[in-house]
Amino acid sequence: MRDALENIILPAWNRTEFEAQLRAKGAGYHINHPFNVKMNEGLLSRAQVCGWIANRFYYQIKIPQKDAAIIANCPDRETRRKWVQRILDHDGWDGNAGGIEAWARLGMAAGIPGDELWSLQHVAPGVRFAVDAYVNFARNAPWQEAVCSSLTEMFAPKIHKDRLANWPQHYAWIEADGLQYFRSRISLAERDVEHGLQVTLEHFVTRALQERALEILQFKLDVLWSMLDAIEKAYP
Ligand code: AHQ
Repeated sequence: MRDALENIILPAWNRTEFEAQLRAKGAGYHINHPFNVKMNEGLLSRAQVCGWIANRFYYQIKIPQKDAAIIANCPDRETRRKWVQRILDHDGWDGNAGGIEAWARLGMAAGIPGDELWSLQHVAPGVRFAVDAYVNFARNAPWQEAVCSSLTEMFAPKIHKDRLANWPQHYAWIEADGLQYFRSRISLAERDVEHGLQVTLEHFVTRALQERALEILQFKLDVLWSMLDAIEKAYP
């Protein structure tokens, strides 16, 4: 019976349904992680917020290397021309300090000196492991699969808007200009997702490939979720 079922070729979802299947994975997004729920409710201690900032810094500084790995694997000039903007968004360029600097500003706003943040001394093993798994996936997977893995950002605007809405009230000890990173990411995430989704919908065109895309997205959701697991354990 099982063999017979495996031999049935299921039809591919149309683009609308495939996108709906991708978006349905949002239920597993780290916005629903207990640590993030406590963050939004103002229940985190200063140590927990600072621990989160210092650990997420490792994710932020690795994103450009992840995106450079995708570019290195991608033979398509049009895709590279768009994707390179993501590296600049984080590393900055003359005239724009970039997202990594903005995250360091968030650290300073929370009382974490730049050299302490950059020392990575606070990065928990589980965070380093999860982030490195993401970078290595991008290095070794077909570039379209690495593009698909970035689609957790479909759910990112809400999580940034939550922080902008809740932190001034719950974490008033953090200087307001530290929140600029979250403000900047809302439009950048929306722009990134538009391109990432186009690549994904165009590449994953059989049902088997579409199921693979859902597996890839689940892998990246697990990267983000396990980062919060490690941070939650390191800062009880
Ligand atoms: O600040 C974030 C960011 O720059 C990125 C890049 C993107 C990717 O390429 O995987 N994902 C991502 C995310 C950022 N912030 C996270 C957050 O919770 O603040 C969300 C995360 C994502 O949803 O993948």
